[in-house]
Amino acid sequence: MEGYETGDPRPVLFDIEDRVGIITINRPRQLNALNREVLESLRAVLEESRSNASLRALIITGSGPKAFVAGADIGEMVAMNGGEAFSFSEFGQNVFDAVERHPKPVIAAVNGYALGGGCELALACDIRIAAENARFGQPEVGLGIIPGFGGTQRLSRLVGKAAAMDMILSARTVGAEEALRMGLVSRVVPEGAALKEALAVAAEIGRKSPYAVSQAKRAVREGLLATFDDGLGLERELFAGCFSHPDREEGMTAFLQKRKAEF
Ligand code: CO8
Repeated sequence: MEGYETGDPRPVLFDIEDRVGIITINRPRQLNALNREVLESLRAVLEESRSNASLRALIITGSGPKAFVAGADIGEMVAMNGGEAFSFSEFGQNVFDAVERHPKPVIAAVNGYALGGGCELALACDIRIAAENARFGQPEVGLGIIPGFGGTQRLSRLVGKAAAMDMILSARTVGAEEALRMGLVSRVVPEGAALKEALAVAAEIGRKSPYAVSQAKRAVREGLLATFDDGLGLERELFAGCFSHPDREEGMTAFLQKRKAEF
């Protein structure tokens, strides 16, 4: 499936397979570079999928064999003035926030280059799976700009200040194995297998309580933005909230009855 160019003219494709929404950034000839049209379409797909109760998880991937997303579209940015750059950055940040705050888990299946805005898109996802040919980087300083879609904030929170500074200030790219060592991705699979692995992870998540999964995502995400004590407070609240949801009764009863829970 991966590496397949559809010839479809839409900049973002949305397919549903076994209760998993697959979002494909689809500008393979430009290595899926993010222009305003792509970001608008991505925002629309994220919005549409929020209220689709049958979906258990989302996957974001790139079309073609070479790239997840090779960054924001440099051709579109070249003529921008400061005001336009501010609003483009704000717009992209909002779209990536919608990825991070999405009630369903979002998995990045990274096939090839994830550079600049592409790395930032992957960073906004909950789980990152890299193919062996994946390359991550924030090359912005080489273009005379800085990461503008959340990279300075998310990369440092994810891999720590030292590793983030190393990547952002030098603009060097890291391969899949190094990304795994630094905690930038959680799995590396053979070239061409990232989407398949993401589908397997999504299927695993899909067998669990959707309510509990969404609350666990919320607890981790919001807890990281809070103090440790406030994070524990949030955890207690969301933990207790599960006891008012039918999934908790089904999950525990199924365990005691030695059968698989049906959520
Ligand atoms: N923008 C526009 N076009 C791109 C981009 C991009 N980011 N990346 C690749 N392309 C295009 C190329 O121009 C080329 O088009 P054409 O065939 O018409 O010449 C086509 O895709 C194929 O690319 P290459 O021929 O360069 O392919 P290579 O295999 O030789 O190289 C690379 C692949 C190494 C990925 C190379 O394309 C590259 O370096 N791309 C740019 C990577 C980059 O610098 N990305 C960061 C962009 S800046 C950014 O993302 C900032 C985000 C925050 C924005 C805030 C808003 C203000």
